[in-house]
Amino acid sequence: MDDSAKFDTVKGQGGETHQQVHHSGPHTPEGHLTTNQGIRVSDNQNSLKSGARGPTLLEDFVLREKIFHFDHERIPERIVHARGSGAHGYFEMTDSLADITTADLFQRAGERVPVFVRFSTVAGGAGSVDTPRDVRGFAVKFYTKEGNWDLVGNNIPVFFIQDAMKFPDLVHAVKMEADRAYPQAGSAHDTFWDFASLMPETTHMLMWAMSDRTIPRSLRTIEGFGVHTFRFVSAEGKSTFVKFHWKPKLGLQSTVWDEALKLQAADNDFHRRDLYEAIDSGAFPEWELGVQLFDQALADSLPYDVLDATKIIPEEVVPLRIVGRLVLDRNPDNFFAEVEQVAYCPANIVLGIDFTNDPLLQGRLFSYLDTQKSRLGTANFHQLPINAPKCPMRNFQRDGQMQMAVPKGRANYEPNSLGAHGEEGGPRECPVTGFTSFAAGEGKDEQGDKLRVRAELFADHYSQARLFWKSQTDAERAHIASSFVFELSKVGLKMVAPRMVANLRNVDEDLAARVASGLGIDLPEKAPAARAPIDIAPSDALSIHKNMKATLEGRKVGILICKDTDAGALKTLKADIEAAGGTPFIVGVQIHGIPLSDGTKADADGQLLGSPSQLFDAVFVLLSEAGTQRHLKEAASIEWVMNAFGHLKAIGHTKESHPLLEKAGVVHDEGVVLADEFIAAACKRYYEREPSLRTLA
Ligand code: HDD
Repeated sequence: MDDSAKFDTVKGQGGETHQQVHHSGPHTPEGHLTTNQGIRVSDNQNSLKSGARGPTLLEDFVLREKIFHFDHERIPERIVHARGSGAHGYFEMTDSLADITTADLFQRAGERVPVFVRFSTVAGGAGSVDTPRDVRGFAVKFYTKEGNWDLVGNNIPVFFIQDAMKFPDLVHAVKMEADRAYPQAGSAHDTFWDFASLMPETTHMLMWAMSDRTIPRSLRTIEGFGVHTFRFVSAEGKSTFVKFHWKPKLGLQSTVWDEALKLQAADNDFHRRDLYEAIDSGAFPEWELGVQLFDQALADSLPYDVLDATKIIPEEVVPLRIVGRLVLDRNPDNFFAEVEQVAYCPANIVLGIDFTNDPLLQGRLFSYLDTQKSRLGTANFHQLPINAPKCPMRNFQRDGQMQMAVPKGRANYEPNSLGAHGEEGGPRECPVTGFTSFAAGEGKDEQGDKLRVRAELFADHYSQARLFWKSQTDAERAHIASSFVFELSKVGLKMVAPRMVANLRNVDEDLAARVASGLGIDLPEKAPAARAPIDIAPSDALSIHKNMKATLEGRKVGILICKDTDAGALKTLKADIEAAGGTPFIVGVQIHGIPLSDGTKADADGQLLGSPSQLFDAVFVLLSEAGTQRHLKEAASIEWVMNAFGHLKAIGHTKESHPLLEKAGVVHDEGVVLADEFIAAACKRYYEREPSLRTLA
């Protein structure tokens, strides 16, 4: 019997009708539906009425409870990072840091710590699309044996602002505009660029935001960064500065802008689905954890401030030490209970890790705890299974809304002498193993008078933006300049674009000229710089293109087939893609029973209209001669091929499919190949194709 429920209408004794349902589910007492009070429910289809056509009765507690609970299902979404996807997994230490930190999770190579990770976009609401141009959140909760540590980072190593005081302004400016409530999930609008152009400290992050980092192909192909400088503290009490980096095993990969735009139409849940399906199929996403370790003397020698979240330390200056790996191997059982209710707090740290005086970090230490009370409605949110530590937790905090714990005894204060009277006196502090804060900042100006100021080097807003620009390939530079043009072209306030370009002249004259020319405006005068920018040697780590992997692993290949597609060729192609670690996805005009050349039938994985080529990393046009003739009259097929070409993907094809490629405007290059060369070609994108396809700034 299948699982579906079948409805019947039956006559009651008085001639009235009842909608009845026949279930195939279990009929054991454990399988019975109950109310929240445990009362067994006899009828889940009909409310209680006085007469078949009479009024529904207020006494129907089954109906009232069901509707009451439904009415309160939603909770406030996150003020930022509302749209997100999460997964369970583990962190495995591979290289012990025992000499540098006492943090328990960094002691023993080979040991695993459970984690829950949530990825997110920043600006859009919980129901917004996955692929706008936006920063991605990368938040990791480590359930260590000595308490929870939350590393709440992004896929960009710097931030827009330097001081938490400006965070509400930044977020108000980037989210949908206050009066009109649009645009949703995007920065290409007046208020964001008005704010950004007035705040030169945003310039470095803007360079990253306008790069393809903000239009990733997959959450599995992004880096993650802790952003701030943190401290490790050793058993001897020695402090070492640390910056955290996540490096994806699959390498970096982004989409191109036109593809990201089209993905918004093709699949709102593109990244969520990709993450879920990868984990579900056993292709577990993986990252390496790298740390940059340095001391105060090195910090003092740098021409930028390590307490400034708008600055990086290039890997060439402080190399990464890879110390562990993060593997996501389990999808959530319930999205709301886990992904929606997970409450990250940068203030959650463990012994052996400590904060620095970064003024952005310091503000975050307040904000996250505070926001969780507003979202989850109670100070007891830490008791939710997804938030609770997996190590012992006991103290004298009591009561509050939704208290789940049932503490025993009289001792809810300390000191107490109740233990002495044969009662349980409760836990006690431990000066030896308890958390102690690192005594004080040793750096210049880290203590002194109360002042509302910023440190001297924070005033350098352009040097690292320039470093970023210089570290990019030509193709990446064209994308960055073009993104500035795209976004500023959406801005109606006339003073904003010239003001932004005036700032960019401090980054690079060529960039500024290209953006001005793309916008069709005169080059404005250079904005005065609060501190003259300096030149820093380029860093390969900042480029996506220098950190991509030529691989089919974790990638999806769309195969367009037709009625008499060559069955043998289809079989071989699928096997070759799978052998290379990729996923074949068959696309057809109809989805079921497509007759192949040898008389067998194939099912497609997706129908052509719902499976445009932007969903795939590479495509293969596996059409027969007759099939090609039919597809020449199919607009969706022509677009399928045209967009694959425009999105710089490899296109495999049969000789017979050639007329379709011609009609789609495909020009033969290294990425347009027959079957024998396809697997090698499909492992990469063809950025060199782009200048012949679209106008780039
Ligand atoms: Fe934040 C959420 C990352 C600065 C205040 N932030 C949030 C999330 C991430 C980040 C990944 C989503 C967590 C999740 O998945 O639930 N935020 C960052 C990074 C920052 C940063 C990398 C700079 C380095 N944030 C920042 C500042 C403030 C906040 C300066 C406030 C002073 N952030 C919040 C918040 C959120 C949040 C309002 C919204 C929902 C939540 O915390 O749980 O408290």
